[in-house]
Amino acid sequence: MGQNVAEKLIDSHLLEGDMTPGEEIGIRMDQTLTQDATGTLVMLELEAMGLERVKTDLSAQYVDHNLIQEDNKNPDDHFFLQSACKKFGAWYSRPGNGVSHPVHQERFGKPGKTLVGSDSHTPAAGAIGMLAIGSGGMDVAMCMAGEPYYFKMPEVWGVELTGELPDWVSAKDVILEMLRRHDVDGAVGRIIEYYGPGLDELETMDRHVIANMGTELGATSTVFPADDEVRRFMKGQDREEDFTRLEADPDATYDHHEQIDLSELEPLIAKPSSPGNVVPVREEVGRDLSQAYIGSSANPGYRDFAVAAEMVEGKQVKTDVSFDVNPTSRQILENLDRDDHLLSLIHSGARIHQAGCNGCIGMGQAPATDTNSLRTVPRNFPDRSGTKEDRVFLVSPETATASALRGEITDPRDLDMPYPDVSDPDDPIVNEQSLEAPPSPEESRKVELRKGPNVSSIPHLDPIPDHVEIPINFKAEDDISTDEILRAGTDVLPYRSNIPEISKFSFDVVDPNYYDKAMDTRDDGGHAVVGGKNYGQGSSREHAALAPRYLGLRVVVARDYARIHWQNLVNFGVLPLNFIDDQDYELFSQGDELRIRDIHDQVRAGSEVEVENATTGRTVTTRHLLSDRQQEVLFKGGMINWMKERI
Ligand code: MIC
Repeated sequence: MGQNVAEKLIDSHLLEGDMTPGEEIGIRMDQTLTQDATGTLVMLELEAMGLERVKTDLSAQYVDHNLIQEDNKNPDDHFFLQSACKKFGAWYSRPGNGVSHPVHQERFGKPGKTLVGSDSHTPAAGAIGMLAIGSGGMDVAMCMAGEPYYFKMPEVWGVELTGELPDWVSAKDVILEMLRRHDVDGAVGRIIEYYGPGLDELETMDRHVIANMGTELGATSTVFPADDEVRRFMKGQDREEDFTRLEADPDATYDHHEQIDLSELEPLIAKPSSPGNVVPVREEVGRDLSQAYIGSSANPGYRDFAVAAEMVEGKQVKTDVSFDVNPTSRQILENLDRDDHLLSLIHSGARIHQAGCNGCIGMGQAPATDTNSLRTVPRNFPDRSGTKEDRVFLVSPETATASALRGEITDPRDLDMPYPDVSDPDDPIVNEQSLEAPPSPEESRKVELRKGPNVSSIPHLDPIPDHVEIPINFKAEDDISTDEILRAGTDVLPYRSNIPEISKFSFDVVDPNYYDKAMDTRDDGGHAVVGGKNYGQGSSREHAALAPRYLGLRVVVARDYARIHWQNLVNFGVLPLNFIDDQDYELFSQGDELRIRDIHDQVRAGSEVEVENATTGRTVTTRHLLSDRQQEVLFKGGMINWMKERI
């Protein structure tokens, strides 16, 4: 029987297990990607493991998150990362080069290859026919050290695209339609694979938009075929030699089917504060707004900015609207300048920022209180922008720009202008000078890590005891995100290389007392957390597991988990349990004592674990989903301890 693209990519890299959905497999990762807000911990993990040099085809470290230099912390981390790249043999992308995902696609991505990245939006590289998966930094460090990447074999969800995109409707509206239909956990346990005649409507960077935000449906990854359009893109990047055609076999099948007739789409908008809260723009028109923001890894392409530039050419955006333009790569900025699009944007009243993630993760550009902010970013979890009770709407560049011109939420189809006919240039300026290649192994051996005062070592973590009787420090609602467990923002993100400091912000969005309560019990057995559905959705930040673990978190019992966060909990020795009976969630309250006996025997004997509420006397049966390998990691106290014994 024929294979689809996802199956071909996995099959060609399979090292352990068999491709049965739900079973754990191990695959070879050809490339790794780290960004600076997760990469500092990765480099500390490599140092802790005693790794001499990365064992991948290519590892690249980007500086795109911690760009605001209000004191020494971020610039110190930039130099730390640069020294680590020299020492471990990775490429270094300096601050200002842009967001990891578009830059990696421009300079390093290759069809048919695999990529794991310490950023949840790594699947964007699926746009060029890669299998690209976001993961916690520990998993990325393991792959940099030559270990297989382990994950549960996903089901493959075939999405057939037909028809043609109407004017004013673009790639963002396609992925917003998927979110409208299936919400933020609709693709958990699946790889989404797009195919069909509608692909001709999508340039490679348009596919990047869709692949990037497959993450917001909980997808393990998203893939597109490597076809003539991908060849065109790579030729434009002076890398046609890296192109390999990769398409599904004619008799390929899928585990799930979806069909989107592009002709039926209209401009869509995700309302606060979930990417799944999607309605047609026409239902929201007329609302005022204080900000229209274009850019981020979720609309990074030249076209995304050029269409905005042509919409505002010779016009002025409303003065009470902050029109924030966030370039996504140095190359794209250079090409927008070459083609006079930058001039149009500047002259219209836009605020041009440096190439990077910036406002997407609350690193600047926070909206004013009680105002609406329309953004082309991938997610709008509560308070993520940096403003308490923010109201961030997710939209296409067309909708954001139309709203900036009118000063209110506007359906771009209502503008009295022709739809700009812009596309990705076949002959872009290519700039690879700003990427620093790794030195020779001989040179690397001479390099010392350059650590500023804010770079702390990885804390030692002891294994979970065989018996716990601990307080439930916090009980989370459904869909709690990593931005609520451990937020980003200008006051927190610079502490990503300093676990003791960053742990002080744990859960502070939803429980300002979490830290103090945790510190009260940290040396007396620790604590537990109870969660709802989709616990830990969103980001790859392993800090959202490590910081609470540092404060004494031992056990999480939830209805179910977001894939990446579940793995991060295991990697740092926290036991993740699932309620079997959904109603059992109601039997545990914040402040109750949670008791589990004979943990090692229970976990090893099967998948069921008895959990008692020592306060009420009720006992429930929960389930763990740990493979034998993951059980060993857990009982060693986490992946670093486990790996140290192997190196
Ligand atoms: C995000 O978009 O939430 C981030 C910031 O890129 C995170 C990584 C991080 O927290 O550093 C992600 O998506 O993985």
